[in-house]
Amino acid sequence: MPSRACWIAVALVKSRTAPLVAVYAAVSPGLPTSPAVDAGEAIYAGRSAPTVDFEGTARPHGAAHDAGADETDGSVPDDTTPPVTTATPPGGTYVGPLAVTLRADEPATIVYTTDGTPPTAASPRYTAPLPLSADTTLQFFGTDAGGNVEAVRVERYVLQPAPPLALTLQAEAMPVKTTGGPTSGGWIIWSNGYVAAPVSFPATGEYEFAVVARGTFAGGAWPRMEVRIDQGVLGAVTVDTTSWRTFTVRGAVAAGSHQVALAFTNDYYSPPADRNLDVDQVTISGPR
Ligand SMILES: [Ca+2]
Ligand SMILES: [Ca+2]
Ligand SMILES: [Ca+2]
Repeated sequence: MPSRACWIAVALVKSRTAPLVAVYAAVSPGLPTSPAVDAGEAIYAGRSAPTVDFEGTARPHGAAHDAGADETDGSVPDDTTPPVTTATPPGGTYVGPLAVTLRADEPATIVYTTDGTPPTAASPRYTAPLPLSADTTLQFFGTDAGGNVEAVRVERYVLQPAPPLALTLQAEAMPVKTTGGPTSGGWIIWSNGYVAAPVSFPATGEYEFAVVARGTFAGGAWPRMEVRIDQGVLGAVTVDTTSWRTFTVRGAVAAGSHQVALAFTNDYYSPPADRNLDVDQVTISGPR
C-alpha cells in the first residue's frame, strides 16, 4: 500500500455554557473519509465524551495546543516545538560577580544546575536571576505546557577578580573640607572636622588606608585621626609626630562608591596652645 502524506485532526471541545461536548474534524485535502467530513465540521455533539476509534497517531490534546489559539476548527496543529531558553548574559569571561537571567521564548518551566551535572526534571526550578561568584558551568532546559522538552543547554562562565584598587588622594585636593586651610604639602584641620572624597571600591574586602599626616601636641595630647567610610569609623590612630609620617588603618569595605573621610576628633585650643591635625595624602589599596 503506497504511503501518502495526510492527517486527520480531531478536536474535543467542551462548551463553556453547557455540559455539551462536540467533536470537530479537519481532514487533509484529498484524504477519503467515511463518512465524508469537511474541515471544521461538527461530527459529534452530545452531553458526554464520545468514544472515537480511528487509525493513526493520536496526540494529547488541549494542553499541547498553543495557549489562546482557536482550536475549534482543527486548524491549529499541536505544539510539538520545544522552548528555546536563553541565558543573559551568555557564557564567557567576566569581571567580578554576575547575575544570570534565564528566559524561554514561550511559557515554560526551566530547570538548571550549577554543579557540572546535567539537569533533570527534578533539578532546581529557575525563578529569579542566578548570582554567580565563582567560575560556573550553568546547564538548563525548558519544558513547555505541551510537555515538549528542550535539549540541555550549557553556558560556561569564567569570573575574574576585579582589578585591585591602588589610589592616592591629596588631602588638599579633596572636594569636601569642613574646616581648616592649606598648609605646605597638605591641609591643616584646625578644629574638629574632616576632609573627604568619593572612592569607588571594586570589590568587597579589606582595604588599607595609608595616611601621611603630622600634628601638634597641645593640652597634654596628640591629635586623633579617624579614617571614615560614609562617616562610619573604620579605624583611628594617634598622630604623634610633628613631621610627616605614614599612619595605616585597615578595614573591610563593601564594593561600590563610598565617601572616604580623614577626620580630626579631639581639637584643643587655649592660646597659645593649639592642637591641630595636618593631612598630606591617603593611599588606598586592596582588597587583599
Ligand atoms: Ca512549544
Ligand atoms: Ca586646633
Ligand atoms: Ca598633599
